[in-house]
Amino acid sequence: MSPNALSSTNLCTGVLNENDAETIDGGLLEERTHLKSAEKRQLKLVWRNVTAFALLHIFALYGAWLMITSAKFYTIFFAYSLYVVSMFGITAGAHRLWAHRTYKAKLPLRIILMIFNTIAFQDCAMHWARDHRVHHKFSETDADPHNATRGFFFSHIGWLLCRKHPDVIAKGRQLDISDLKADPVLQFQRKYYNILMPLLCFILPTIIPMYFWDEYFLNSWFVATMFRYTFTLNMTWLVNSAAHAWGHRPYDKNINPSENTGVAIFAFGEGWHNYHHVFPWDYKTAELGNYRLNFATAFIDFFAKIGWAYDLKTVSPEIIKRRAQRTGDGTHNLWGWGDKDQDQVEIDHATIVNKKEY
Ligand code: ST9
Ligand code: ZN
Ligand code: ZN
Repeated sequence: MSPNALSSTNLCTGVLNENDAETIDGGLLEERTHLKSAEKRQLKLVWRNVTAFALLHIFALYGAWLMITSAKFYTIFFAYSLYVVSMFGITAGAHRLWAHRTYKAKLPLRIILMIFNTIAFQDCAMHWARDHRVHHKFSETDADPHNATRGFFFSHIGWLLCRKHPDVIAKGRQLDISDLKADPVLQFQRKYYNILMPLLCFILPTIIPMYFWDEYFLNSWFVATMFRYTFTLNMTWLVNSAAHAWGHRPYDKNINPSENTGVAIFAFGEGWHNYHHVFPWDYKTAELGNYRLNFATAFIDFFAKIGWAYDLKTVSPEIIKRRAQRTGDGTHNLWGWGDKDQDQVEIDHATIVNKKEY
């Protein structure tokens, strides 16, 4: 059974891969998305997580203070580097490789991505990819783990503070994840996660600055570990919250995921979320967006050059155009002020402040 096996049920609201699509331009035949808010339900809080995330954010704030007042430059640079590799572990690894199979990777690259992914500590990639497949296939229903119709807070962090809706588990169990289970690198990560994760996300990032450049323990722990980890988490969560709320919808105006440049910058190219929900099998997760706004694409292209990444899938301009014309909100390809397709009425009525007098 392939991950698209549920495409015939009328509950699914999104496609997972190219075979899932029922229309020539990558959509479902009938409109199955519904933007209405989720029905209210009693959330069962998990107090262990509430406490842990509250403490984490308090520690991260103290870390931010230490970063500007007392940490060494090397420690800040080290924290930034860990953020970068964590993001590659999530974007190029858990997301584009494992959840969506947008490209294939040889063993050495899979091992690198697994290590980077473990530094990010967003739970093992097998479970991350499983939840993410459910997110796409049943987007913005109760089966979506971070159902954005429950509000910004829920889709950002709230979903990690309470028990999952039974639909998440029920629908998730029906999805095929045999490819994930068969990957020995993911098996290894899952089996040793309780050793690897604390070591790579917390212990080594704290010890390395102390050992190599004599950083104080407090700076090391609060800046390189607590602040870096919390910042990385929040940047990832913004894809679920902000990029499911704000931005244009050039490819499908009937869904909430949107093109959010701010998120794309911090999430290494994962903010082009309207495109991504319409064409989730594209390794670039975007139509436009250069390497500056899509580091993860640059990362995959680099490994494609040396042969470790291959079978990179992308959508043809013709199909994209067709879909944008059929279901988009009319903002397709508008890169900014002065674009040749910009609406004249929009230009005429734009407010320009501090206008230069000639
Ligand atoms: C974290 C994850 O932060 C962040 C993910 C973000 C996703 C972003 C997506 C955006 C995409 C874009 C790319 C990213 C770009 C990044 C750029 C960045 C700059 N199907 O889970 P349990 C089973 S993690 C099938 O305990 P509860 C499960 O196997 C942070 N089955 O549910 C288990 O069965 P068994 C660190 C499923 O009890 C049973 O159900 N981690 C599914 O409701 C119970 O599972 C944490 O803080 C499924 N989908 O608890 C931990 N799901 O027993 C957070 C579950 O047989 N998590 N099952 O094995 C938890 O504590 C808990 O999961 C819970 C729910 C409290 C939230
Ligand atoms: Zn999404
Ligand atoms: Zn995705």
